[in-house]
Amino acid sequence: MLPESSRSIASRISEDVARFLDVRLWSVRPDTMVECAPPAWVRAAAPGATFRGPPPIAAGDRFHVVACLEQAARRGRAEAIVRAEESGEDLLIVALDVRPTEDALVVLAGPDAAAGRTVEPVGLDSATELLDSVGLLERLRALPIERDAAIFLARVEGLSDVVRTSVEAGDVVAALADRFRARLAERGWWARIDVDTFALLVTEDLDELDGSFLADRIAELVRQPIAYGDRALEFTAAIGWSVGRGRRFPTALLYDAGVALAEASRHGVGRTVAYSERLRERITRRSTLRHDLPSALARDELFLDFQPIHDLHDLTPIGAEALMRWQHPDYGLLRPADFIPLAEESGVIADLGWWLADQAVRALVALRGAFAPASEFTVAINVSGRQLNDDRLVRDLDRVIELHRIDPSSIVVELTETALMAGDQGIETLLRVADLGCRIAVDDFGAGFASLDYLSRLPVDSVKLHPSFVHRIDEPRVTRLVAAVLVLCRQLGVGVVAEGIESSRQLKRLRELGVGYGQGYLLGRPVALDGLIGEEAAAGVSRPRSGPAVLVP
Ligand code: G
Ligand code: G
Ligand code: MN
Repeated sequence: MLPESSRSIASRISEDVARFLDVRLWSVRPDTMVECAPPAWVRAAAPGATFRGPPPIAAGDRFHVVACLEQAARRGRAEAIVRAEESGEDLLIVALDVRPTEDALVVLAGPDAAAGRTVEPVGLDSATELLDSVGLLERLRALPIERDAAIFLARVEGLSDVVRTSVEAGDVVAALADRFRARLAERGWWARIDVDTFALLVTEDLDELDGSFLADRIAELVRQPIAYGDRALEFTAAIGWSVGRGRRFPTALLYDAGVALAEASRHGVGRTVAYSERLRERITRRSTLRHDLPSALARDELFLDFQPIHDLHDLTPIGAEALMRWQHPDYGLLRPADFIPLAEESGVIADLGWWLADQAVRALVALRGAFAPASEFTVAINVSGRQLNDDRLVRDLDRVIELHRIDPSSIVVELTETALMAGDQGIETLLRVADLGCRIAVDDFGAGFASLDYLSRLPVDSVKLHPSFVHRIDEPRVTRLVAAVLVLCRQLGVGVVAEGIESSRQLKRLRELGVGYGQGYLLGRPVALDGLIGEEAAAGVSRPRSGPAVLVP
């Protein structure tokens, strides 16, 4: 008597293959082709056991037949040779479907109908003889309800390119699969769930599972070179894993492992990442922000803070840096680090560009009114490397200069060294920015890859010394370094702005050294425009919706 759950599955799938079963009956009635074994028994038979050729099956040992079929299915050859009870004849039995249920393993099997006929087993990846994603999920569904499980996903970087471009790629994939099977088969079920993605389902000994250790071992297996023609291919894998209630939420477990895998891939070569609630929250937040960003402008949630830049000789403000802020309805006040990278990834940065330029110049006009007669007063905007890839920045700047009728040299375009390394296209764009008459400042100077190439190729107006040098200005080596930077910049006619000045001691040392300009909490925090010059003067520029920021020296 079949358990109820198995019976319903059996009736569902047996319809599909009724025709097949009708062709030749194995021993008695069609429904004896559907066999059940308690999973515990199957497991006892499966681990480590190898199945070579016709197994010595006692006639009528149904459980054993099922176990062999199940094992054969796992190895990709869903067949077993069985001696028929009545005739004593050896039959090739083909498993058409292997479906685990809650309390049993259902194998739907029948004798091969025609010699040489191959039957594609369901739930198996034909290239590797591992499970496919359907097979993997069915394994999960077969677990006892309270049983935990772990899924490790390994995405082999570069494998999909090989598979797509070469006919012999199957050998590479199979070699990887063999390696997993040979070295880590005892840990659980292996599957190939995508062109370049393998999965390991662990259901045993989870208490003792050391996830990062196992992930590292998988990564190590992937790294070993694979012979390919007369070459050896080397791969790396990004690995994500998740541990949880396998049976109750099988797809959720797989999904969580996928989330961890995506995070691992994001962070580049050879990373392993465990799924956690915190990771999920971070990713949810990132994805929410990414989707909200395009409409943030329309909903008036973005605004600029301004931080003054001072002449260190007489401490007069000579300009201000515009710093973007986002007042998000759910997440509150966000800093550029929270959303600028997303804006770059999604390309929204280009739309923010115009808004930023326009807002910054409006603010400049207001600031000049307030700080008259400082007609030299500048406004600095931060531009990311991505914005150098097309001519949109140049067009936006051109338009904003025209619109507000300002002197182009009052706009400073700040770029980090990393952005400047972007290549010839970036240099090209910046030369056009300079042609417009705008100034160029190198942000976070000294913190990036200290390539001075751009200093030789671009008309750089100033460099902004990274705060870490200012904070360590008392260290003799740092003092000498800053002195050397000053000499370098003087030679090139480039101004030096010290960033992150927080104490009067730092200010004093920088002035002694002859640093021309400075910015930092000591001289002025980033504040909303009306915090700098009063509400009326700031009319026409977007305000923060949470009220004015506090001006604290
Ligand atoms: O204000 P805060 O310290 O969080 O600024 C952090 C970084 O964000 C700074 O390095 C600054 O260059 C960058 N940033 C601020 N505003 C903008 C902007 O409008 N565009 C770009 N690309 N970066 C910005
Ligand atoms: O990288 P960039 O120079 O664009 O970053 C400027 C950011 O540095 C501003 O957004 C501001 O929040 C921060 N900042 C400005 N002055 C100080 C300071 O004195 N100390 C620290 N820790 N951060 C500062
Ligand atoms: Mn900056």
